[in-house]
Amino acid sequence: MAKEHTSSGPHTDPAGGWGSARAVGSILVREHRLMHGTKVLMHQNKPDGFMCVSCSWAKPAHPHPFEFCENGAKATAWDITSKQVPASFFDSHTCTELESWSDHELEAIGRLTVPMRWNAATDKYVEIGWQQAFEEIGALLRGRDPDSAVFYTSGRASLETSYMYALFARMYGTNNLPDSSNMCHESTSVGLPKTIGVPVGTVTLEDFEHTDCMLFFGHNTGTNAPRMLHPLQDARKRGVPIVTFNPLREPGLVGFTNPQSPVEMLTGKETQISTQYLQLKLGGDTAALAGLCKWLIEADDAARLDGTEPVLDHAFIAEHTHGFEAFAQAMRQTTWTDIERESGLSRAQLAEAAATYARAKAAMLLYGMGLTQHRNGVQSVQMVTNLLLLRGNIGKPGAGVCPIRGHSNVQGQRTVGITEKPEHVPADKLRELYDFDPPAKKGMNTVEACEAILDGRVTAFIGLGGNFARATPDHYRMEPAWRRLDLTVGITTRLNRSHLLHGKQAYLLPCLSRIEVDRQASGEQAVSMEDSTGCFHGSRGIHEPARGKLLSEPAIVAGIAKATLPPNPGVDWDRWVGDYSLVRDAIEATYPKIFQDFNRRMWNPGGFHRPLGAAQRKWETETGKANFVVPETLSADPDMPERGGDVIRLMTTRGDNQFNTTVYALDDRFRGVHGTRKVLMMNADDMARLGLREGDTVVASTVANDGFKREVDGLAVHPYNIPAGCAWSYYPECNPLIPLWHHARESKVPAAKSVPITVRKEA
Ligand SMILES: Nc1nc2c(c(=O)[nH]1)N[C@H]1C(S)=C(S)[C@@H](COP(=O)(O)OP(=O)(O)OC[C@H]3O[C@@H](n4cnc5c(=O)[nH]c(N)nc54)[C@H](O)[C@@H]3O)O[C@H]1N2
Ligand SMILES: Nc1nc2c(c(=O)[nH]1)N[C@H]1C(S)=C(S)[C@@H](COP(=O)(O)OP(=O)(O)OC[C@H]3O[C@@H](n4cnc5c(=O)[nH]c(N)nc54)[C@H](O)[C@@H]3O)O[C@H]1N2
Ligand SMILES: [Mo]
Repeated sequence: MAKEHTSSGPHTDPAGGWGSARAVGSILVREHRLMHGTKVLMHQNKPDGFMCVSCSWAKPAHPHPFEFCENGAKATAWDITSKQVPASFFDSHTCTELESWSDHELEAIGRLTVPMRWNAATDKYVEIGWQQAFEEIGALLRGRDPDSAVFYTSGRASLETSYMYALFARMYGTNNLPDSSNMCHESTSVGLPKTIGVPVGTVTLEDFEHTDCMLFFGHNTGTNAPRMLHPLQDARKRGVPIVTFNPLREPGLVGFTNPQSPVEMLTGKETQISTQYLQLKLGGDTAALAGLCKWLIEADDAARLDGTEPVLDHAFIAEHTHGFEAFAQAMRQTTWTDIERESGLSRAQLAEAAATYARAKAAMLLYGMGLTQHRNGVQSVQMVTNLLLLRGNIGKPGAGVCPIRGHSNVQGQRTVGITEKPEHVPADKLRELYDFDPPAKKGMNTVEACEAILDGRVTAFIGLGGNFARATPDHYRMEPAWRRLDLTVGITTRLNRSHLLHGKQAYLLPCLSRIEVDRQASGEQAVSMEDSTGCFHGSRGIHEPARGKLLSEPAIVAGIAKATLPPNPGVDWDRWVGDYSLVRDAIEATYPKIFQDFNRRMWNPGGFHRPLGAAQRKWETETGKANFVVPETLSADPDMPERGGDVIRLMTTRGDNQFNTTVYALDDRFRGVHGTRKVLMMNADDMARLGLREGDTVVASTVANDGFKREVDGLAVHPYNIPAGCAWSYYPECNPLIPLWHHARESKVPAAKSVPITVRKEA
């Protein structure tokens, strides 16, 4: 392995540009797919092609000739790689040995190609027939308390697979259907229904053409939704101001050179993205948003006295909202001293941002994990809608709330039944269609599933994609508990750490990627997904499948379901697998308002939108109006023990060369980190105060009075442009530091962006 080194000098290149073009080429070469891969990429995010497996950004009706980004190309190359793993690979590797491999090394062996079962005597995965695997898994599930099993879904699985999987779990008898959104935008799904009556964002791609102001909170767009830089660049060319709130100066939000524009590439001309960049403290968002609201409300008070034009949209507030007076009063009483202390921003900075927002006729607020993965994540999401409501910025062109979702179908899975909350399931419809009583008991979300694995209530875990054991908090505490499970099943494309932390009986079931051609009884199949803007699209695989014995995800789900459940004349699993359009008919029958004429409309260029009351100013809330919510506190983490001045707040975040726990390479080009991910980036003053020098190796320890020791060692410390008292490092390497109970209070999203740690030099 190359000598590990890191440099963290300031980044000078814009996002995109030649660096991006070079990176696309090099990953195709590494996966041995240069010529063919280039052809495949031409079909990415095209109306008749496949939906990118990377982020969930919207797919336009009129795509660019190359409708993919650097990171989408990496994700494609990772799936269509020529590196394919024969069963014999495992002859020479025990699970115990593989545990010492890095996340990157495990996945880099390539695509899994045969179903396997773990052999306890040899500690190796060994090939098994599909039918035998299904029957054994079915036998292990049958006769067990359904609530002792967990059916996890990572956000990549299609609407068709997700619908079948959720139906299977409910027919089996449980709502234990946690998914990756429990670690991600659940703060949105919990926060928005109370304020605006919908669980998802209201902004569509067209809104970007009509907006005249954008406020960005806690999203690293250049890395995590790079195609979104195109509408941002277009908006900037129209003179639209973009105000960014982020503790780090993320290059993608500073400037962008479009790698698909020859002129920009040749001239090196970059577009400035953010017109004001506010480096707030980690978790300072509620306070910053309170500052903006306070400024607007007080400017409006002053305007009333002076008889000048109002700053707030009083007609909208009167007709459409509830709770304004109490909210306005709370903001008037909140002091600038508190706002400045908690946000780390000055009153003048916030006033400038508020004035920009106040000048806009139509403004949108966009946000990512920097907002949701906090103890007060739900509250910050609701502060976003408070700010929008003050000026009627919901339900008109160019305005609205835009939570930028993670996985490519994470939003859609919730729409078709992947949820632990029975109140979100159309039980009557399921009863009518399939003649069974769906379970009424609330199931477990991600954190609750981890708690139940720890205390032995859960004994079987099925993972439809994902890397649950690595993506969740408290890694080291959880590790021994995984081994006590009776059964673990991984439906997967590649090997990852969750497959090594397995139960007493363990199965690995390799599936097709959706980039691959999926041939079933009625011919080649298509699948569908919902993007970040609530739009549904068809997706057709175009690449010849990896060699071996892979099955499609619907076929695997059906295989396990058939082996587990008694026959039900209402569900013909085999017919569904033979023709996915029948699954879409079933989805339409279950959710007729959303999926009307599904099989046809999924091929509309640009997809079709789900109906959203809030976008029409119809408020499906308890009050029948959009609700203002008074924040309980401005503090990022009111319950966390502080320990004098030496406690640092740590965010764990993604780098440029990863998709969640999938690490493509060890470089984070944009942030100037090379050859390693074991770094801790700190404010220079904090380093000086703690007696640390650049390059020192340190141990980070979590500050929590719960009797558990949580440490990650071997981190090289570097000075970085980040507010005092804050630090950052990589996810998933630092997941062992996050206590399981350290999650957003109402949504239980692990608070991965504010872990209180102390740092000491390694002896
Ligand atoms: N290439 C690629 N694309 C991806 C992914 C990937 O791993 N790789 N992952 C996908 C998934 S599942 C998701 S959820 C999304 C994640 O996309 P993001 O939401 O961008 O998630 P992170 O990479 O964790 O970055 C969080 C951003 O918030 C900032 N931040 C951290 N704490 C705070 C805070 O307290 N306040 C504010 N205002 N900002 C803060 C960080 O500096 C960083 O810029 O991306 C999706 N797309
Ligand atoms: N500390 C910290 N922890 C975090 C986060 C953070 O920011 N900080 N972010 C959280 C977020 S936002 C999320 S979404 C979760 C992510 O949690 P997960 O969704 O569970 O994890 P991923 O890393 O996306 O899963 C990658 C694995 O999915 C499998 N896979 C890939 N493609 C396919 C496919 O087509 N089909 C199937 N069946 N399997 C496939 C591969 O085996 C791959 O190893 O992590 C969360 N954890
Ligand atoms: Mo996510």
